Amino acid sequence: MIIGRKIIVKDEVASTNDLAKSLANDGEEEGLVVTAKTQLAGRGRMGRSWSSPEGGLYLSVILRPNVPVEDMLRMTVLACVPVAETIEEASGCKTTVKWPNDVEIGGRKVAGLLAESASKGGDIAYMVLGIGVNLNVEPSSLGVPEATSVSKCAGKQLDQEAFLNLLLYRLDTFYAAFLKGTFEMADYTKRSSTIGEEIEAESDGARIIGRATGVDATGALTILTPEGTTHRLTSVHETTLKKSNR
Ligand code: BT5
Repeated sequence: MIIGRKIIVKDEVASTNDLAKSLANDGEEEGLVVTAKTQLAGRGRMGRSWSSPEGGLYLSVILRPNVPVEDMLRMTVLACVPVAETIEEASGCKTTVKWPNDVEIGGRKVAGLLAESASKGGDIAYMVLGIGVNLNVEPSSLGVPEATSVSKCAGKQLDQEAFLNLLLYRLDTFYAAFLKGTFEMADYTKRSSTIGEEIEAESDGARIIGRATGVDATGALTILTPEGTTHRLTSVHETTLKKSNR
């Protein structure tokens, strides 16, 4: 087991990703996990914030995959699967994944992933995979109307430590399969709430409307426009999706 061989538990931090990144910069080995009960400045993509009240799970993992920088996208996208699996296994609630980095219950966001990396000569020097799960929180306390929580769906509070252990186990299994190239893409596509949908994407300033047809081997979302052009969305950081009203 690589992920979770060392765990740092904090009460309160600005962002577990920031702490993990500074430890990674200081040479910390891969597998280190940082968790916090609450974050004062939890972050999403594009400078957005991640609401982090007590009761939620906030963690960041340092990884040092021996893969080219281009594999980052695929890894970030596919890492939604172990998070979705853990939520389902712990709560019995059905989950879906929304490209690129959301896990949902009943179409509402219950978890988000934020991967940040540093590169060295075309390879990944380190990657910090941040995960926020609304575990035992009242959705109305999040200040995000479209969010939900695992406890709300399960109708009970979940054991946080057992959940974390299961999540680390699932992440570790995923990471090993990813590195070996044995991850089953079907485990992703069967959970996708994006593939097959008419969507509208804002990507790097451009607006693309069409049908999401799949996630390719690089992790990019493929979109077929009504004119018959296929676009590949490759930028996790600059893309927002919504269902098209067309
Ligand atoms: C994400 O960004 O979904 C990535 C979230 C990653 C959070 C983890 S927690 C541990 C680690 N440390 C950090 O500082 N971050 C990571 P994005 O796709 O940009 O979504 C952000 C948007 O989700 C916000 O603009 C809100 O609309 C919504 N949101 C914020 N907090 C939420 C929450 N607790 N639950 C559901 N949705 C939320």
